[in-house]
Amino acid sequence: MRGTLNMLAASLVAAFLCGCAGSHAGGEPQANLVKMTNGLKYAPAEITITAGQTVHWKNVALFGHTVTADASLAKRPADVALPAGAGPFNSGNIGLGKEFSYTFTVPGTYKYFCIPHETSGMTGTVIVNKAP
Ligand SMILES: [Cu+2]
Repeated sequence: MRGTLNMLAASLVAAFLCGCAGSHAGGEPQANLVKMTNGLKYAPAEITITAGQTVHWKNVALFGHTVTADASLAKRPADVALPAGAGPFNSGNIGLGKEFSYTFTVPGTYKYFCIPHETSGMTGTVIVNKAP
């Protein structure tokens, strides 16, 4: 009887920990978070922010990814778009579990890609609205 209760308690604790470790480990969910996945995707592929805000990319895959908005590094230059007045940027390789952050100051539409996975369709978009 006592063993059964202990088992039940253990499974409840496990379920709680499992649920908690999902979207909001460490409290609040992180704002403007894009995950880079094993499926060679940015999730979400498109994110909308306000000028002055920072986007955080987190690599949740088992291999490296990049966040690259530099047409000179693209196999298909059309995979990159930058608003007039915005400079190119490139995270370099982001390892397992690592993050990259970039603060967008110029409003407009940014298209970016992952250097190793560009031709697999790993591309994303950041839409930056003017600050009110
Ligand atoms: Cu990638």
